[in-house]
Amino acid sequence: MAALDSTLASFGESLAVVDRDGEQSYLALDGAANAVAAALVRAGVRSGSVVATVCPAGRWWLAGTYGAWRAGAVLLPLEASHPPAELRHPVTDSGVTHVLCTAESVELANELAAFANAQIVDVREAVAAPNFVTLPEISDDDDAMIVYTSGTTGLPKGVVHTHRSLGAQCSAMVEAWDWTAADRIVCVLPLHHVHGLVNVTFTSLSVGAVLETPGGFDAIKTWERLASGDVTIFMAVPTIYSRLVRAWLDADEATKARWSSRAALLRLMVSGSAALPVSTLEQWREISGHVLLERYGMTELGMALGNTLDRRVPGHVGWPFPGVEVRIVNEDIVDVPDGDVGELLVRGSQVFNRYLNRPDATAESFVDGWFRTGDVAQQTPDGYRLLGRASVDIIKSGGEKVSALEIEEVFRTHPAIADCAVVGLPDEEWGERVAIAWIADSADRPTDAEFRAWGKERLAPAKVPFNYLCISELPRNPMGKVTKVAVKERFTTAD
Ligand code: MCA
Ligand code: AMP
Repeated sequence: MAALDSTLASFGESLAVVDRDGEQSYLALDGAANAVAAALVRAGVRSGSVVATVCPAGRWWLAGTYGAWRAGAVLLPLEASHPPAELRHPVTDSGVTHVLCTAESVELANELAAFANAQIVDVREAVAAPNFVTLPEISDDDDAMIVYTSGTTGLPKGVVHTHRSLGAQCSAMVEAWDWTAADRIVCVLPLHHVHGLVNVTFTSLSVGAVLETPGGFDAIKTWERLASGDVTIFMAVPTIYSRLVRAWLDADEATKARWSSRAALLRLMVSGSAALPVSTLEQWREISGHVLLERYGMTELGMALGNTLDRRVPGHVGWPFPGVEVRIVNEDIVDVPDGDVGELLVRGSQVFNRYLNRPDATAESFVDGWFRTGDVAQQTPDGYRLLGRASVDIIKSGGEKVSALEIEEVFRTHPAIADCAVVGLPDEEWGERVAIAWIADSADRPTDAEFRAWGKERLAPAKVPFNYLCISELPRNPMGKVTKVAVKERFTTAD
């Protein structure tokens, strides 16, 4: 059994997960995982097979995940609310052989299985009728998980993590944030990104803590859990904190007082995945008494930089996590003097193994064993600062990384659009909001709502533009390349 998975049974009867079905102990979760592993082996899973999951958050998702690992498989976590058109690429690119589901996601599972000629396995049925078999030996160097992430070119790339890199990510957070079995966390984040997967789910279960999985984010319900007195740690993206601030401002005085006084009892609140506006940090401090601990991470790395339990500097992302080394370099990959701005490079055992089926992209993203993040950073006496992405074509909306180029490719297939350019506009709630300038192919002028409905059938919600601006031509530089800065300006002047 690999590092991440080996401890479940050792926490015995203590509480592991609280989901919509109630409570489940570590021992029960361990047994369920063995039952799913056996079902997968019987269904033909072999070491290295790719097993996708569209199980709902909670015990079934966990039994499926740990079961897949015990069967020797590589997990592909997918977001069941995304349209099948968005999920087709990860399923076919990774060569999924089996799809884990429950009755509530069986229809989607069948649709995904058809893309790759895969089989579906119902986790609940596997747990209800266990039929144990001998399970394979798993090594820490085996592939454990593939998470798809948008880049500057083409379709999203599969980031492959081994059991070792995931284990190193969890251990670094346990050490940095003093995680123990006495902790309890509520997971409001989706389970197809490292933030919800590793920081919240795998790390809490690696120490024997309690994981609450309400199945998504709802501001009022989240406030009630934060005010419950049970929860000790909370982690979210800036957009979620901004939504919680809004819900608090809308509440009556008695509710405000109750939420604030009880939320102050948590021991740690963390923000990450996108820049935390200092205004949100200040509002949250006034409301909850907590100075949010901001950290910086990436799908390829897990957590690289973070403020610490003892020192939190607004507008800064802190210092390297245990086991992580960083450098800041110029365009020639030469270290810049302290305090100068440059690209952030990262090295350490938590770094991913490779981009799936993309040796070219993997080779390009490493230099002498250092991973090139594409993020622009600066070292200061108060910790590192993140100054944005090197590429304008990477947009962060609500903590989701999206590629302008990928969205353009899809919208160019819209019958009313001859050409288009996608940009990110600064936005208080979303960080950046996706906007598209388009050139009409005919007299047809769809409304924004029609464009959004069309986009949502083809793309994940975060990729569907909010703003649509019809223009006569796209601004280009003398080389003929669309100038994104000028496109952004068109939106400002159009207001
Ligand atoms: C939903 N919508 C969005 C987004 N999410 N639009 C832009 N960007 C988004 N991220 C759309 C919906 O389709 C809807 O469209 C409208 O916005 C309002 O939706 P609403 O129901 O209010 O939103 P929601 O479903 O509550 O989602 C908001 C959210 C979610 C909870 C902030 O986006 C979220 O969970 N974000 C976190 C993502 C995350 O975990 N990222 C970590 C990756 P309409 O009105 O037309 O119906 S980064 C990472 O993992 C690294 C390692 C790191 O550093 O952490
Ligand atoms: P993803 O590839 O979806 O994992 O997103 C990783 C990217 O999110 C990083 O490369 C950064 O650009 C951004 N990011 C994560 N945390 C922070 C943060 N605290 N401040 C600014 N940007 C962040």
